[in-house]
Amino acid sequence: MSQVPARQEPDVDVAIIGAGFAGLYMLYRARDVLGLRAKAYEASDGVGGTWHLNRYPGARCDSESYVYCYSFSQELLDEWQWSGKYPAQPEILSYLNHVADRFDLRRDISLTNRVLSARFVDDDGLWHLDTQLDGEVTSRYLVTGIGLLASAQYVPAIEGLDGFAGTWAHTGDWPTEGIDFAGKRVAVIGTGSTGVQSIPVIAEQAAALTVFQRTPQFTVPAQHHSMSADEMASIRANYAEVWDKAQHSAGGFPWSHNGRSALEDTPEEVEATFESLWQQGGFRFIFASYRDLMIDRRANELASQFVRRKIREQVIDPRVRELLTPADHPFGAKRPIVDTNYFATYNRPNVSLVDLSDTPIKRITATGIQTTEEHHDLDVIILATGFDAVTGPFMRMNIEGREGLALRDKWAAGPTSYLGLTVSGFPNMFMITGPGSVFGNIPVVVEHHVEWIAGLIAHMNKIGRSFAEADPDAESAWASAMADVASRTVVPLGDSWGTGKNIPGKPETVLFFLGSYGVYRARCDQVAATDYTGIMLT
Ligand code: NA7
Repeated sequence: MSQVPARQEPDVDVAIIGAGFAGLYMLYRARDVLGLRAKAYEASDGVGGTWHLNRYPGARCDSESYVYCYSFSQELLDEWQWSGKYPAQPEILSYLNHVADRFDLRRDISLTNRVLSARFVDDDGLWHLDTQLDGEVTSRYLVTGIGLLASAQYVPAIEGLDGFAGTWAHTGDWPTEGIDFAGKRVAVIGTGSTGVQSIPVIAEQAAALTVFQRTPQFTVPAQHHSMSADEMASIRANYAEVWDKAQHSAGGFPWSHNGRSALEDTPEEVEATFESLWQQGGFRFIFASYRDLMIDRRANELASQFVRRKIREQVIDPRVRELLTPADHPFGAKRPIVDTNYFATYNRPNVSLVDLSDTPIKRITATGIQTTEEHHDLDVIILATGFDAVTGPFMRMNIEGREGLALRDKWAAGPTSYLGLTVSGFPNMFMITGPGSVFGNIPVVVEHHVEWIAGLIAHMNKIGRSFAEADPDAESAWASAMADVASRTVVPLGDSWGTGKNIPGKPETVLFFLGSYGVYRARCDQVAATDYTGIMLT
């Protein structure tokens, strides 16, 4: 940058977009730890982000509750009691509302105040936000806490949807009054995590449920159970160790791989290892398992075969069983799903399955769904069709950096960033869980990002620098490192939101660093410890 603009007093020091896990903690950190004037702008009418919006039946987190929370406050850890292994949406929303109250955050959160655009103005060196309620607001720093998914629901362009005479909804934009399924003929389109969570619950309420599946999915069982006060107390007693392990782990969970290749063990040992992890449930099957399941195709095939067999064992009808068994992608190539009672649901007499790969949807009519084979009469259609992930929430706002550079244009062929935290051409814009950051247990990643960003701001104030921005060379090197790591995993072999392949026309790129959370974290911390190498401080 050639010129240093005159310093002007902005409306706030830090403007934060979003009041979910990321925005709430950023607000606390900026305001109560750094002593800055900070304000969070939230489009919804409540705090909670993803957990405010995703109110569909069966919505539950598939990170375990005791690590799906903040670690920064010992008092908060001491006082919060989770009711079960996996927290359901209402419980997480209560938790985040409790956090907002406990740390007196609400006075600096502006609800139903969508940020429509954010523009960096070279002349005054400030971000100018166009907000729905307050008009123009200026800030020195802009921090995005807009989540990976929730604000960018994907509604496929299926002909006739608007003419459907019954009720339809996307799971990520659920009506506040709920949907009464009793006595209704219901369709669910989509069998990602959301479909897999909602299908068993809707099946219990509806007269008839028809699932429209395009691609069968691998799942691992949740093995959910309730959590007693004693169990929570023993977790609390070990929290220091839990967080330490999570921070050095592959996925932000307090587990590590068993250190072995699946190819080194005998078939009996492999079977026993997988079975034990299966019984424990959830993401342990990946993160507390063999070290090479996601990187060696032969090791992966052992896991894929095991899970396929487990699926087949749960489904009675042979035709449905085969339709539900994934064959076109390896385990883990799509984002793994944690399920409760999903496959057994297809044994119910009121549930049927339509294979869209054989009989695609032609159109939605006033009374149902017309496939190439038949018409399905329906009262309710649920779209569990996912999200324009990671970049979608950014693309829905107009963000402009230096000299009018539009983020949309910069990312037209796919996003670039340095560590997923900063973007060259966008001074003082910091992203929490932005494109190019790491895939892992979100609250752990969020806390690290917030603390890293707060550390950078504190460093800038200490050494008297006004602007921080990714060095373009560092950004390119990070893109190469990400591509290199991704090419050594099975992830590019599946069409999923993590690669942009779920959205027609979206550039195909791996949106995360897939190395390991611990490696990523160490890299970010090393950057901070070496005066923010790769960040231009001016
Ligand atoms: P996902 O995982 O992206 O799943 C979306 C599902 O919708 C998936 O089964 C898709 O099939 C299906 N889909 C998408 N478009 C269509 C059309 N046009 N026709 C039929 N079926 C379609 O989204 P989720 O909401 O389930 O989960 C997202 C994340 O939220 C999840 O990973 C967790 O992190 C939380 P496909 O497999 O592409 O053939």
